[in-house]
Amino acid sequence: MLILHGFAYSNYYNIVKHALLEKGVSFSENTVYTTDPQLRTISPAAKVPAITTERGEHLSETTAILEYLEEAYPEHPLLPEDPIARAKVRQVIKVLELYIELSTRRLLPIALMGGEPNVDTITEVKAALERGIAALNDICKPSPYLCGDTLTLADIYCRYAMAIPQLVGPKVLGMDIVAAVNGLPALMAKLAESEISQKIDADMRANQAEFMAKISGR
Ligand SMILES: N[C@@H](CCC(=O)N[C@@H](CS)C(=O)NCC(=O)O)C(=O)O
Repeated sequence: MLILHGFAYSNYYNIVKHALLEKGVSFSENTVYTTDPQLRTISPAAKVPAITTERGEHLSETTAILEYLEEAYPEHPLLPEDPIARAKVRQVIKVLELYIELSTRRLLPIALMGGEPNVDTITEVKAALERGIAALNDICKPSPYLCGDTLTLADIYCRYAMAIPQLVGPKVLGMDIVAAVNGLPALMAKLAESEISQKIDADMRANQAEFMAKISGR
């Protein structure tokens, strides 16, 4: 059986977990934190998540894992059939990753543990966000999903990529980043209703205390 390595408080872990549940792929979970030396043997950059495939190969990097799952388990596709429609889903994911998630992640330590943010960092993060929000508003017209009437990897990626802006935005930047993207508040509310989202959110809450203890070295 496929193994998903990581921890339930990780937004990237939850992207892969949501895709696995949506696709109906059987998997088990191996809780491992980024401080655990074991992780390096499964995930070369020591990042969460990673998977071990049914054939025993290890794979990390969320988008690489998602692509693998689409190819290895085609039964319940989360990418459209049409090549340009598939590319648009990937384009949305890339925008979310580069300009929204990774930029706000720079301020995550401040949002979680407090302290004064560096002014230059704030300026850079805001510039990246402006770019990402403008791009999403150009590419996506949620109806109701980001790329049309069917749930795709873009929606799953978005739900969890937005976890960091939702934390950092109000606490550090005084911004509601979700509200800045047309139609996104309604889509986020719709996505939150699914049984899969609710299971993932419950598992995430249950992992919060252990995760906080790990990052504060307790
Ligand atoms: N590029 C990676 C990023 C994953 C990532 O940053 N995961 C976090 C947990 S949410 C992590 O492993 N952080 C540990 C670190 O940066 O050292 C991916 O797409 O999977």
